[in-house]
Amino acid sequence: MVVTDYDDCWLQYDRVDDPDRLSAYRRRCLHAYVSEEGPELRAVRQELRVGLDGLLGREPHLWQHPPRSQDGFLAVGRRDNMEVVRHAVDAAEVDGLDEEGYVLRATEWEGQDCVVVTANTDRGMLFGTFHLLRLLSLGEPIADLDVVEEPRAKERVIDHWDNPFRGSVERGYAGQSIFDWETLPDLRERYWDYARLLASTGINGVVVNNVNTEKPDREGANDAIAGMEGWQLLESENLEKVAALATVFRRYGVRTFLSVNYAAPMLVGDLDTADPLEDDVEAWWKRKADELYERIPDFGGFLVKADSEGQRGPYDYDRDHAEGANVLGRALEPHDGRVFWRAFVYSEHEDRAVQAYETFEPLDGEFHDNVTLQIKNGPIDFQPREPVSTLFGAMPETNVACELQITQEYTGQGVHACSHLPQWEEVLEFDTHGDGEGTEVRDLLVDRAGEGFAGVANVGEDRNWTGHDLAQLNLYGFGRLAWDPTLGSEEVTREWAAQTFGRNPSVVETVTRIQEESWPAVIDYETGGIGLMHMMYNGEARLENHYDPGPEEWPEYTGIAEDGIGLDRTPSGSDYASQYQGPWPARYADPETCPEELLLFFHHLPWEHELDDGTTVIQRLYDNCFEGVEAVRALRERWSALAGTVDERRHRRVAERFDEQVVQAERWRDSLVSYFYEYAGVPDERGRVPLDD
Ligand code: GCW
Repeated sequence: MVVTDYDDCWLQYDRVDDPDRLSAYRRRCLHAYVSEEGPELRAVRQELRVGLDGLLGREPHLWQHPPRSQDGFLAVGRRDNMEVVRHAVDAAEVDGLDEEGYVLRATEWEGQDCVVVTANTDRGMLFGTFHLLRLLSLGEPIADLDVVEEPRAKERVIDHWDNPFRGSVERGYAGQSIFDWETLPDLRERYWDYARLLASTGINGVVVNNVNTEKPDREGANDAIAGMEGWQLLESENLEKVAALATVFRRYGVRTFLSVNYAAPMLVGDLDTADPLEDDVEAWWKRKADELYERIPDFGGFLVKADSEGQRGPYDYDRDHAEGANVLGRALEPHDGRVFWRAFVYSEHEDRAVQAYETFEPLDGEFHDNVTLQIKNGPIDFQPREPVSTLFGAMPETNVACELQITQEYTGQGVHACSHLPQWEEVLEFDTHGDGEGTEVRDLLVDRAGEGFAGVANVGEDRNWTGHDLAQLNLYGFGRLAWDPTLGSEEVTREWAAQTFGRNPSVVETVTRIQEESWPAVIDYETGGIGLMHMMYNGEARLENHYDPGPEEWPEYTGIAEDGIGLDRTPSGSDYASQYQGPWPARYADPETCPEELLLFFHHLPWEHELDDGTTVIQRLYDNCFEGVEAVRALRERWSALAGTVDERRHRRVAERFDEQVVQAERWRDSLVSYFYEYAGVPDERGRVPLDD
């Protein structure tokens, strides 16, 4: 086996089989006239070579001037240096685009059928080229092509929780880190492949190291994440390694960011404080920023986890989070850099859901312009399902980004199939009422510089990048939804399936259905489906698990008792519900109007409490746990029926995982229903619980 033979994921570029399509594509794309400009145009040429060769079955001719006497050609360049582009696209159209936008247009020029890709910037042309190749991969007609597009969200960043030097990945289920800090600045082939995958989805930023940048050695810390030394990347001697990676990402339009330790002035520098209001500290960050930009002129900026799970922060100096973040913002500002400051702060409050809002909402308007508050989608922690964080819609004077977890920490890790796209769609469509009715989460993340998305990566050394082949969708889908959060989960899944497994409509349909139905199944067997969460086993290594069932470890997350289950988050309890806006506080606070799927998140209810259809809480929990397992069995069957239509290697790998997922889902079901029964003492109406020994 060739070690460098990594999976192309959705960039398979399978030969177009429909003869009419193929000849229409060949007519316009076998000759490509690509302008000679910055590094991104090199990537464009490279991608056209690979992509068109695969799709058209012939290597394209690349030209530096307009090819003559051909049927037609593809032109990638700017108006000011390509006549065919001026012919096809008005100046005003391009001028109106942002720096990542582009135009794709079919045109007739001097008797030839052409397609042009143009933009204001080389990055725009790169994103446009990937868009065109996607259309060809999907078999879309291009004779009347006319696309004017720009990303809706400006910040589309992938966050690696990779631990430099050790090579491990926190919550990574696809092998070791792809970044080899020992050998950098030497570049691995794989870095280029990765940058290319990211750019093809529209991602434009990458944080290369874990937000946990040091081993926390204070109380509550744990050994499981010992040895993290990510803070060291800021040391001068390591910057050339970061700079080398940045050259790769730059060619693909992706800016490089670092997670930094709040106490860097002490750890990396030799100050005896990191107090953000001290002049020395301010000067230190400025010097460090200047040094960084001298080496990496397009450096993206910093990501910071502060005062959270043992990482240091401004609280160490009695400063608030805005004071904490702004000193970094001021240092990066002259260079157009950005600070992503995480809102994942908890621990003081008995109900951790309450804390982020209490901490950050009062600081609205206090953050520097180039600071973005990075908020996890829900108030707890990437659970299979959570309500949307109350901070969305509550911070109108602050740039916000939504942090999503692409890696499946709580949703079956590298083994279970779980597409997160339907979950993200649910989050993005939630109406926060922040600016009156119709303020969906996605409306809050678009149009403004500094707003957008951060996704925790699921990538590792595994040959297929993501461990589970079906988990490639979560990476692809993150990029696509960040680019345009109005795209639907199903639409993105379908296009992914066609690019990944070929255009056979029945394969696309089956794979799409499997992906779409995978998340509801996981919710059912891992939570019982009516608002419970966090019942995963943790064990000794507190932060290294979350896979097996372990409900007995977490009564505080489920409120389980003999009289019932759930947590009261209404005014009679922690009152988290009141942090919402518009109709939500009242709707969530009343069990009659609270959506059933979140019922036990907001309410502690008797086991025999009746739901809308007359079923009791305990019976619904049993039913859902059993249905979740049946659903996974059905997914396994559907996958198995694809044998012979999907390549054997991937088919077998996924089939093996489905076998294991069924076993694990049964464990989950058995563990949860027994646990519920132990407290409720109510047997299942259908005779399945108590379980036979
Ligand atoms: O979900 C928790 C994870 C930690 C993670 C933390 C965070 C990087 O279990 O592994 O640490 O969230 O988001 O900071």
